[in-house]
Amino acid sequence: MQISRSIQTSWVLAALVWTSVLVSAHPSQQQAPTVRKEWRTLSKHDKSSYIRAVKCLLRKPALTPAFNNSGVISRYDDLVYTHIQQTFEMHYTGHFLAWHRYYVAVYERMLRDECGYKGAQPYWDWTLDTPADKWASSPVFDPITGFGGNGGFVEGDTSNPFEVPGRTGGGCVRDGPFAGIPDLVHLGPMASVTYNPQCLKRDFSPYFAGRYLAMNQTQLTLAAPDFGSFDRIVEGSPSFEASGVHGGGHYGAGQIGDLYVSPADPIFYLHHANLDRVWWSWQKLNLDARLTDISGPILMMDYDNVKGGNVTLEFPISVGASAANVTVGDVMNIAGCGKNGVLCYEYDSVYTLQG
Ligand SMILES: [Cu+2]
Repeated sequence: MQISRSIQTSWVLAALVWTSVLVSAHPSQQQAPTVRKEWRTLSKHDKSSYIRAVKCLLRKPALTPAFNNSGVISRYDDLVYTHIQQTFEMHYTGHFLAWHRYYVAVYERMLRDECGYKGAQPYWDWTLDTPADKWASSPVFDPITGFGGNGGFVEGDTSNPFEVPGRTGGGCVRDGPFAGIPDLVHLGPMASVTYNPQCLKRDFSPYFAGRYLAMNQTQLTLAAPDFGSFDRIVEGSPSFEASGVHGGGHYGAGQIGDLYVSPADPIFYLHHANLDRVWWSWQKLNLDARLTDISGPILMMDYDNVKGGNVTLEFPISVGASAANVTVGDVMNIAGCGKNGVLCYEYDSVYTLQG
């Protein structure tokens, strides 16, 4: 497994003491919740404003303190770096969804406060881009009004167990706003944080997307009776044969299939906004109870609590230099708006449980 093969790296990562520079207050200082919408429903103007703001973060200098051969060049990299640093601390854990909820909210605030973006973080409802034969023509991948499409095909190795089934790309993206930039990505692959200029790569697997992102999988996820089982269905297991909606988006699209450096592709944030929307949809099915329902291991894959306990509402979340630390309890309510937590946004629509 990719996970166990890299588990030694995790202890190195865990040993790195992450000193967080608290630069600003919580991402919630608006009066009324902002409303997140699906990418394809944004006007042409709003789409280009969003992409312009992403490019602005790619140009702004990083806040993370410099280190030898640092690949943390831009404000955008600050968050990629944080994700790499904490990869083995917040995937396959009880705080996976809470951590990524806060992470996306901090990104959204950076776009707004530091790059003049006026809208909310858009989400990507990938159920609309299934079955598999619709995947590559998703409006999210549009070369003019989206993030560009697949990378060129690079021969793989089908005997490699880490090769994503049904992959069709693997090279640099060939069109769209992030194509033709040889040093768009500065970090990775995997846990490397030294300066390594690369193009943005994608490796679509329409098969994988169709298998794990269709509405039947979302319905299966929403039907979970409690948070612990809900989270495990979302995350799936680290096997291509037992993925969930989380892996479906990552491996369906490619570059974001690298567990560590996946936020290097700006579509990561649209994918995770929709995962957050799946969680919020599930919470709304029984909001009173589910605003406080949290469980799952503190330590990666420790579902039987052999090495540690379960996450609680007091569990801390850090996203490094980009924002103040919060707790899981602070982010349980997306529309807390300072009264019930630090977040202040809504979704224009949620998934409902059918039949
Ligand atoms: Cu992640």
